[in-house]
Amino acid sequence: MNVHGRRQIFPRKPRAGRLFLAYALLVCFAAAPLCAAPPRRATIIVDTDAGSDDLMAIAFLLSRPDIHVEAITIVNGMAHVQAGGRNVLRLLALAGRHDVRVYLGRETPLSGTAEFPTEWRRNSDELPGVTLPEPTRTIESQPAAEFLARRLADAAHPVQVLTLGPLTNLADAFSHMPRAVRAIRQLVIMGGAVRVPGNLADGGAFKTDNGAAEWNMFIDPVAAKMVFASGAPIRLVPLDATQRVPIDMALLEQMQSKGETPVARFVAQVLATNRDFIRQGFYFAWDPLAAVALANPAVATFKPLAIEISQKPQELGRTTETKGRRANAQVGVDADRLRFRDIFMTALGVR
Ligand code: AGV
Ligand code: CA
Repeated sequence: MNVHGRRQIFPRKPRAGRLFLAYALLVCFAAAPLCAAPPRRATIIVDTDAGSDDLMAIAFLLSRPDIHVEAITIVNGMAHVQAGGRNVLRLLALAGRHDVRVYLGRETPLSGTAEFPTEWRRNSDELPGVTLPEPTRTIESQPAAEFLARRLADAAHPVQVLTLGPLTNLADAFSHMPRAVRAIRQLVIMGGAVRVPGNLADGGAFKTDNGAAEWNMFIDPVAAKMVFASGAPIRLVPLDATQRVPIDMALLEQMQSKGETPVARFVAQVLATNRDFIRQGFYFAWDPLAAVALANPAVATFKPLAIEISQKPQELGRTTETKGRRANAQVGVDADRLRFRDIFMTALGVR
């Protein structure tokens, strides 16, 4: 009944409302880009030892519109932390990203005194053959482990973490604040060699009988053990996956001839400085594959496995697959070389 005491047989208002709704929907479909909510971006923190391929991985992530790099922490490894931090700031300046904070970690592993070969460290510090602008901001005064401990305990703001070097900073953070795993939606780690040999003897720069360990896990095995025992949801990108993705001369040449953005030109320069290794088939997409696996997990095949970090002297840092225990990581056992290339090149604007 309406106010006039008559039953309203043709309810005008509701129909007008429905018409309006239909009209609004029509407009919305026609102008979908305006009405649709902005695409959700994945927030990530990168922990890196600033080797040259680390910088390529970061260049890729900075080029992806669906990824928001919130902060970068520098771990002792390929570069020394001061020089590595400065190089990362220079890359951020090149990419026009003046908002990304950079934090430095400690200068030594939590355990032992292992180091990458001196020449690799010098090349990582000095980046010969690569031109980068001066930094546009300074390093944060807060230490990396302190930043990570506080940030990763903030469960209200989930984040994905990508580690590209030894696990010193993350373990340092966990040891001060065990609940610093709560905000970690996913922890992608480049490191380890599960069903394949290690890489300590690569290039002949380091003499060792340890044929099982991969460099990142070898530099700080105690830190690695802590991280694998932390309960964080780990996605591991070991040599099993990266050895499927060698970087070849064709990729270098394509990057050189078709790379147009400043960041793509930078990647071409980094690849050119590694030309000899690339030609000999010794240069793999280690850290770039881990970055691509974070953005597009389908680039690799993952299996849930229980991984332990060996502390035995003859195989120190080995990632051992333990049968009969609960899986603590999704482990990349294979990777798709062509898919990697497509995703990596597309992000850098090279087709
Ligand atoms: O073991 C892989 C790690 C990655 O994080 N690094 C390179 C990547 O930054 C060490 C490494 C192993 N073999 C190498 C390495 C080689 N032949 N040249 C330079 N670095
Ligand atoms: Ca690295």
